[in-house]
Amino acid sequence: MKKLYITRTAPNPRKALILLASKGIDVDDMDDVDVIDIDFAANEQMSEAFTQMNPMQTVPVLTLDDGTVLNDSQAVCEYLDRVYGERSVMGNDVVQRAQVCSMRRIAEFEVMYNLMLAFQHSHPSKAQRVEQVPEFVAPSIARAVKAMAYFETILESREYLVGEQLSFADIVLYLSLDFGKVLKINPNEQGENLARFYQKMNERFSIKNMAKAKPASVDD
Ligand SMILES: N[C@@H](CCC(=O)N[C@@H](CS)C(=O)NCC(=O)O)C(=O)O
Repeated sequence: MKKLYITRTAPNPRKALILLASKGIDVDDMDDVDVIDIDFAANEQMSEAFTQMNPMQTVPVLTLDDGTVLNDSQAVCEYLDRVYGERSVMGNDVVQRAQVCSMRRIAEFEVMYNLMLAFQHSHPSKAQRVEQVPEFVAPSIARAVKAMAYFETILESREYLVGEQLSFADIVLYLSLDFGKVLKINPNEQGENLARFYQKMNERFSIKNMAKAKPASVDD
């Protein structure tokens, strides 16, 4: 049995959950995947058993039947995309795949990563994980907000970032905007195109609209 270790409120594991949901797959209904919820409040990602499996102490992690450990969200999502569902969300042809890759990386590195830096350098729960430098917070948020303007332009008279269908780039942009809320960056105030995009994605993929957590332990 494959095992997918996730925290349902955190952006990187949510990529996997939303990718599956966009293909009509409920992660809790998969015959060959056990879902294991990792509780950040209890620091389960730091436990000995989890650290042995993923020394980076992060989620998501997907373990395969042969013991292969995929410990990065992009790797997990590439795997899930190819193995499950009909249509790839990574793009329908060579050019689209490259475009999805480009949009996804800009959303990830410019928006999500900068917001995560701001969070890690300001939130008390992350003091154990990083040496916090409060001066990083404001410039990181400013950089993320500046990149949002780029996507506001891209989404002018378009529903999705690439082509006519939802892609993984949309999922990453949505999660980046959604994560901004913890830093009081309102996704509905970054331009009307982004607000429309956010609301539409949020109706489908908000935490409250996704499947409920199942209690489980890292050791099973
Ligand atoms: N490069 C990794 C980063 C994963 C990551 O940072 N995950 C966060 C949740 S969004 C995490 O597990 N944090 C653990 C912690 O803060 O202790 C990936 O994309 O999988």
